[in-house]
Amino acid sequence: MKSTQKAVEYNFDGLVGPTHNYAGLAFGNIASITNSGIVSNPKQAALQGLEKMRLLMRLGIPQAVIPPQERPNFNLLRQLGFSGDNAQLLQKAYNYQPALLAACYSAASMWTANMATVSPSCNTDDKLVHITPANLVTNLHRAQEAEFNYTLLNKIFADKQHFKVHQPLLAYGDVRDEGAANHSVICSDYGIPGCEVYVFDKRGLQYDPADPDKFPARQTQLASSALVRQHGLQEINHIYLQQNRLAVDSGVFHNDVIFVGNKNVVLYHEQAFINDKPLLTALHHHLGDAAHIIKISAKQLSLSEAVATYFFNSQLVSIPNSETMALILPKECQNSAAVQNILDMLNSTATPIKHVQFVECRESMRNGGGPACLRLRVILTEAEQRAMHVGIIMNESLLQQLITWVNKHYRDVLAPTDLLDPLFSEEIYVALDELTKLLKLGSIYPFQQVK
Ligand code: SUG
Repeated sequence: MKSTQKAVEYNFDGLVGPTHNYAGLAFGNIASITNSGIVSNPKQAALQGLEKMRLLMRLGIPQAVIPPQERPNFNLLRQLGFSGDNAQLLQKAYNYQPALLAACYSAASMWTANMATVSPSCNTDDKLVHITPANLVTNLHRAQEAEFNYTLLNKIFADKQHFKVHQPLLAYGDVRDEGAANHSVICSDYGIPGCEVYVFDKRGLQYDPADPDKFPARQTQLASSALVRQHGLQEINHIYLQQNRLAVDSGVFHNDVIFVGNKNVVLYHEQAFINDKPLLTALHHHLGDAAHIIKISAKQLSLSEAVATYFFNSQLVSIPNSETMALILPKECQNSAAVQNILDMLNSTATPIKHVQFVECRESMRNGGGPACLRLRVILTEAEQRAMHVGIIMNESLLQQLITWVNKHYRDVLAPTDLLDPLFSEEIYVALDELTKLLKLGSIYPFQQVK
């Protein structure tokens, strides 16, 4: 058994892929539906993501980068019974339904908050970091991420003395899992055992009036509890919370659209959960008077404005060597008087949140992905940091190389019909091949296996 060691929290940001587009694929995600069919700018999207990583890195926050997945996913089309050469596959998918073509091009893996659920080693029975890639079964364009995420996470966290990477949960609708977007870690400090918060929006296998009824549920309690069991969490180290149907049906398709927590601070909306008592009990039990519970009322910020601004989809991060935290908000929040009032309130309240920064991530926001969606949080001890794949750890030099790489390979404009161009995939393969070298990942993509 390993003893308690000093730990830090890494943000693993998804690098936006060259096929970033707006296809209206995520019913229940209002931005995705509203912006369906508009022209995207993959280059700007990727550069905005890299600027966010730069900001975090310069604040001293440990930062890593997750490469995009191989798209278009020709294999998905073959699995669906389509055949022919690449050009024919694309045309046939389009003829079947343009949305299917867009799905096989989806760059949604950028939202790494949905990549996996990660339990820090201090909380688990065997003192390994437990990682379960999300199955993302609710939507086809996301479900195709699970297999590669499993491969990639095994590559990054290969050392079995420190990490246990599980298979994604069964790909059944009753076991829907969307990863860390529905998970949060409460603790007095990274590396100190605490309480993991597992949030779901569908409790049972049968119909329940508490289920969302306008929009689909994305996380079941069966999935959340399976994660708790396989990660080896004791009773004291986890709680479950059920999302309020009203929130989900207002466009809160993941809990990170209505809740953010870090160490001893939680910031959430009063209509986020059916019952927040387990959260309050856990906070008091683990943190006592040190807990900061910031509960925003519907009067301060309506559910619809919370969804429109993505205020709660901010990153709440600890500034190293200080007791303070920074709230990294999407720029869209600057246009909201209600958010400004909340920030003024925070400023005059004794909480660790002492810094506020706005970031531009409009290309991602238009698909319903704010700052918090773009990152997976991983708490790691010093030994665990040394044991993971270090080629993806961000530094000034890698950042510069990635910016140059994006500028060289990405398109400024991508319209829905551009997806029919078979030469686009060749362009992408050249780019991704170069990327695996920059990140020292070896030949991880399926196209690199076919020689
Ligand atoms: O799954 N959007 C993503 C956004 C994910 C946000 N992640 C978190 N909240 N953690 C989704 O709904 C839109 C794709 C499109 O319509 O083209 C999309 O998949």
